[in-house]
Amino acid sequence: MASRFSDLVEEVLLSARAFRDFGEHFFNPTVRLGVTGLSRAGKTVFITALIHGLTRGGRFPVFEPFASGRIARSHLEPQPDDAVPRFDYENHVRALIEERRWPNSTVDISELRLVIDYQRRNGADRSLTLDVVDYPGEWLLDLPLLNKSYEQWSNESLALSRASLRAPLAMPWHAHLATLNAEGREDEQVALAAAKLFTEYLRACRDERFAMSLLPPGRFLMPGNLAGSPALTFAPLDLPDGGVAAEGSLWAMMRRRYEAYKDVVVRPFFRDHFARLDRQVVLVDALAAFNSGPQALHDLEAALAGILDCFRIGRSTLLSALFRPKIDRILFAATKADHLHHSSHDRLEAVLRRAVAMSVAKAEDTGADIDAVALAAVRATREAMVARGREKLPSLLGTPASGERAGSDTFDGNTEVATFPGDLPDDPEALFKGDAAFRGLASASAEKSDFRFLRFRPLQLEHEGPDGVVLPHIRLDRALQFLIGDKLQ
Ligand SMILES: Nc1nc2c(ncn2[C@@H]2O[C@H](COP(=O)(O)OP(=O)(O)OP(=O)(O)O)[C@@H](O)[C@H]2O)c(=O)[nH]1
Ligand SMILES: [Mg+2]
Repeated sequence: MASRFSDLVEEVLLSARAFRDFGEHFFNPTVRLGVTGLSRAGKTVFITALIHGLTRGGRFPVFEPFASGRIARSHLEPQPDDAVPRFDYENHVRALIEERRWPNSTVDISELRLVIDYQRRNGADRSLTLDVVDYPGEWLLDLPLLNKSYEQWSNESLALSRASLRAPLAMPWHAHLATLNAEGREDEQVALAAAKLFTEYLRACRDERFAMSLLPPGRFLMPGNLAGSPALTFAPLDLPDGGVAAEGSLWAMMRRRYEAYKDVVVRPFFRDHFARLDRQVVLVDALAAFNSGPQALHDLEAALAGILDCFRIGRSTLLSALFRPKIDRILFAATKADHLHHSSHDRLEAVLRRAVAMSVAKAEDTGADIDAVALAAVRATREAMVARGREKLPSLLGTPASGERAGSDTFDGNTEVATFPGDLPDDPEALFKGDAAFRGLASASAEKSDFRFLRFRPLQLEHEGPDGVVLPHIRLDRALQFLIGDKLQ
């Protein structure tokens, strides 16, 4: 790829910042931990639980420095980046513990700095600064656009939208597309209509019934302050083979705006955030894909491959080896494991491993250690054996959120119920055997689907000891051990 002027500028900016970061790091070891995942994957809850556990004495037996008592204390400090919103930790904790509700959805990047005072294994006292950065996975999935021309992206998006489950959702947009001539004159109204219909198609794919993951450009679904700007007013076109984008044509206009999107959205994200991360956790709502059906699971698999590609692209796009992204550990975490009985936690982990396996096999050059875990950052259920007829079945007790439904019942948000969530198969491969592997909402009614996970409210927690409540979790400590355990030796 020919290096463009903007790439060179990028390189200089990155270099300057890398030196600054290095200087800081020298006196004060810092780990920048990126926490990402598609919307509703569980990023906010994960970070809140992690900070709460570290600062307020969580139960983390598998997080060795913590369990062995080498961590003396952890406290919050002002973050280093003045232009990034602070992660609203205190409000999220209040929501979870006092109001027993999940934190509100967050659409922007945010960050929080935690300082951990610990004792090295050799007895010396040290501090580790942990900068936790919460950013939407949709932004990450945009990175491959950096290496794609408008024509490539347009063809790929169109091919994807013609796949079986997506095609019905894309009908209104396809109908409009069929009336367009890419080589005809540029026209603002046409671009606006195309972008609107294309965005509606992307939004429909994200619906709970379909739960698709692979939907770039990410900012179309979360435009923020760019809503309505030309950089977000473009769409794929059905391009003629061997044609050219003549000046003044609709094609040229779309291509220009696609490039603008890369300039104002993708490159700044890469430079200001992604390139500075040391460690990365990618949260995955696999249960939403099980709810929906096999196609959503395949789509998730493709999105995970796309995410791993981003780490690879990060390494290959920048010119100098010195300043390229330095992420050396990536953890894929299936969230909300508390919706399954503990006998299925290992199986959920196996499904996630299977979903990333193909991409990992190709990914030796990400230069990172990769692991997978099934966890619940804040567990909202308890387990019990509940009699059903003569049998006793392993069940989950929890309070379904107000408005959740099961059969003809609608829950009021205050009643605890026992549910039998169903088990995941022993062999994860069974779930990946084509479009009929299991039934989900995309093809069957809620009663007929194989998995149906209710949303539960956070549990009522009792105060324990001087630090107040302890948030219950599943395997959050394993995640911590992998992500920062080695930095606290
Ligand atoms: N039972 C259970 N539900 C969870 C857990 N973590 C997240 N959830 C559910 O998932 C929803 C989304 O969690 P968030 O942490 O807000 O997800 P997010 O990735 O920050 O979402 P956006 O901010 O919208 O991108 C919550 O409202 C809960 O319903 C968990 O550990 N257990
Ligand atoms: Mg959030």
